[in-house]
Amino acid sequence: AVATSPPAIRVNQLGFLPGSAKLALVESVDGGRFEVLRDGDGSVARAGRLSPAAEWAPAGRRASVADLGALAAGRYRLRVDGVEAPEPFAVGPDAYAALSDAALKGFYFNRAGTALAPEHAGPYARAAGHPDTEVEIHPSAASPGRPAGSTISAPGGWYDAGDYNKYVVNSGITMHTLLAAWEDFPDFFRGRNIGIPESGNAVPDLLDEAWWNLRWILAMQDPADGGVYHKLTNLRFDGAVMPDAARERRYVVQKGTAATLDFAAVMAQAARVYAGFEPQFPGVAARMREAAEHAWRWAQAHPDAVYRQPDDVVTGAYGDQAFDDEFAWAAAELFVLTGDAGYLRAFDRHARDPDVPSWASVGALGWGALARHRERLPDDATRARVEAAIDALAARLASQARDSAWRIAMQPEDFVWGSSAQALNQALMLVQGYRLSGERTYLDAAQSQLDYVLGRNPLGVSFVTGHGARTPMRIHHCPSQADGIDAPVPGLLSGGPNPRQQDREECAPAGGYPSTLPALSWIDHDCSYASNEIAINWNAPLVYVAAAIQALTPA
Ligand code: 9MR
Repeated sequence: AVATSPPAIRVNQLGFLPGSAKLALVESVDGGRFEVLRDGDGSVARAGRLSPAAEWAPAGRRASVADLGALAAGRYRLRVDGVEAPEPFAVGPDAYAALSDAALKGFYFNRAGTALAPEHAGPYARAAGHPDTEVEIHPSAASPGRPAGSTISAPGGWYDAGDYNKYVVNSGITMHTLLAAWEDFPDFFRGRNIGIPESGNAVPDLLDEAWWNLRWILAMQDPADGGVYHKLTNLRFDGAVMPDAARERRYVVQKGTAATLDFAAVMAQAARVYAGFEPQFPGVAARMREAAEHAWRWAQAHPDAVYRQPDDVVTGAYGDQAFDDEFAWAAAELFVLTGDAGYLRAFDRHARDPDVPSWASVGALGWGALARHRERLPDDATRARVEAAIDALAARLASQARDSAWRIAMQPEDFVWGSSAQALNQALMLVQGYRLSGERTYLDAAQSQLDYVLGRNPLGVSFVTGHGARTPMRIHHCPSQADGIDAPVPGLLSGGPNPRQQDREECAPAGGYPSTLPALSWIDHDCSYASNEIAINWNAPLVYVAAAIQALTPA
């Protein structure tokens, strides 16, 4: 082994479950031997050979794999070529439970319109901001019953991201992912206590937290026609101030097809979920079902109402031009809820083969809903078709991972704005495939994606604030920037490397990005909204995947 610089050893900084596939990655070596030492007495628990180094295009560098094999619970340290990894890693039965809790708690920290109390938020306690009880109808949203300048009340919900606005489209995939986590892993979530005001009531914390945003989303529908406003927003972004110091006027802006169909899909799914908690949420499931069907009818009448950002509005656009995927998703959720075959026909008209989901591409969520509730499907042929579609995607992702030097499915083009979530949404689809087929390579590939997010990457950073040995300290997140506390709000996922670097100018004074390569285009600075912001649609798959791997990995 010819080392040009000391081997850089990258490992999941939260460690592993005893039954996890356990890989470490090493740069600056080519093959050679590795040893896993017991932390403490330094005795050798395992030894093995690194794989020959292979090129990985996203980082433009070569890397070798150490397959750590079976390890009993304990703490270990990896040694390669006489060089020890900077920190130990743990193997234990609860490796990812606290991570899933923290990622869910991240939503609580982003609650709008409420104070966070010290007993729930600790040092991150803060005053309420953005009451949103008098929100102006923007001219783009005017209707006969709600003329421009009149006001509605749409309080609560979560701030979208580092900014303080609330966007229906991005809440769509977010709510789906959280509710799917409940549907897929109820035993995991039933017992969790994440320390929110509702903890200890008869409802799982996951569903209490989800309700905080669902209640807001319900208020974004115009009851007169069923259409849904695209977003609730300032005209311009607030600065990096605490919520109570942000006083700009708030508006709801233009109804659109994407927002309305995302609303329909989420409300149909939520109606199903909250029907199981009728005593705690009386009448809510029925109200959600009606709201979902009303939204669906609006979308039938307005099938291409593209969101066009008004000239006076400069906040997040979440603009989308193509709605077949939203139609397919909403149709699937409404079919599962109602059993009405017309919705299944609509799904068939609009659906394309599933792909890794994102806020703008939600077709896979519809396939997932049908797979999850395949007993509702009319016949075995339909069931087989749904299973095969998801399996094909999982198989493709698993083979991409197998063929990559870093053993992950991420291709250069996957390093988008929010690449950490792209990695986790790949994992989410691998988990869906595993749930259907029991194919262990899918679960191992999902583990590998989580490993990437938690530090097994060329930057050697765990992208979740407060969780890992080296984590983001200067995320783009108004409260974290303004609260006077060094450590950012914990449990939040940094967007991750994004080679388009749309914030290059803003980040020049901070020294700029270290590299233009896809997997290295990240800067731990609050200048970087394009690589180091947080967002609800990124935290949601973290909740899901952490819980999934914790719940599914055989002991
Ligand atoms: O996640 C969004 C990404 O896909 C887009 O490319 C980007 C630019 O439009 O916007 C991202 O979403 C941001 C939103 O517009 C405003 N709130 C913060 C979001 C995360 O950066």
